[in-house]
Amino acid sequence: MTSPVFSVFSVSWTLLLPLLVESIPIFTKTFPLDCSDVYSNGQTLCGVYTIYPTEDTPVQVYCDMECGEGQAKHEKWTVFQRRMDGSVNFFRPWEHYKKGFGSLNGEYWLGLENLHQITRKGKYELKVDLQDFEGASVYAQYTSFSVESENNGYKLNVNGFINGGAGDSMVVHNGQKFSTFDKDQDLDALGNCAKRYLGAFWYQKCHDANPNGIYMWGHNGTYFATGNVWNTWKGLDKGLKYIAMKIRPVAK
Ligand SMILES: [Ca+2]
Repeated sequence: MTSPVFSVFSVSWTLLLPLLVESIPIFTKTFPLDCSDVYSNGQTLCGVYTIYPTEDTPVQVYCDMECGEGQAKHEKWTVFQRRMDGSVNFFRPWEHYKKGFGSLNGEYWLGLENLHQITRKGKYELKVDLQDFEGASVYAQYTSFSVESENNGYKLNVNGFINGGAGDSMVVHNGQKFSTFDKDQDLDALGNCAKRYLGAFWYQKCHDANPNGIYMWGHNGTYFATGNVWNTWKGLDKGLKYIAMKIRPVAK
């Protein structure tokens, strides 16, 4: 049983705390968890910022927010994967995908542990932006996205598809663990999807999307499904010019 004194104390704090937060304009989150927090702290422009997936791990990330004229406002996306020019090698071992790599203003991967630490703290949505070499742009959006712990193989949960023209190439990856060429957690009992398709992803057996595959500068019929492809838009042998995968909280 809760004592009456404790109840009164709890109620008063419950009422008081939101008022304090609202009434002090300089209140900011010392440790922004993601780009949505960065935005709330008053930094609203696109660019590289520091976030804290845990309070003792500052991590640099590219925030896709207000990028200039004609751009949508209040986007607040935390970019965790981006391909744009083939300048970074994405065929990397487990430790690299766990911790993250690349160039924050260019191509990079934020890291599975960071993704887990961020998405375990709230409900997140996913958006995937895609462009081909002919200038077309589409997207795929998912109302629910999370990555489980390393002990659970950084298993992917992605649901609630919204079609922005790209089609749903993630559905076969829902519920899968992450695999690299040196850590096979895919459902292909006989082979290693990461080795066969030269990427690293939540492979099933094996994929409909290979965003971390080889950057191919467009069509290449020689190397089937090894490129940075999105099957439901351009098929498995056409590498895309631009891919960005990004998340933001649904509600806080
Ligand atoms: Ca396998």
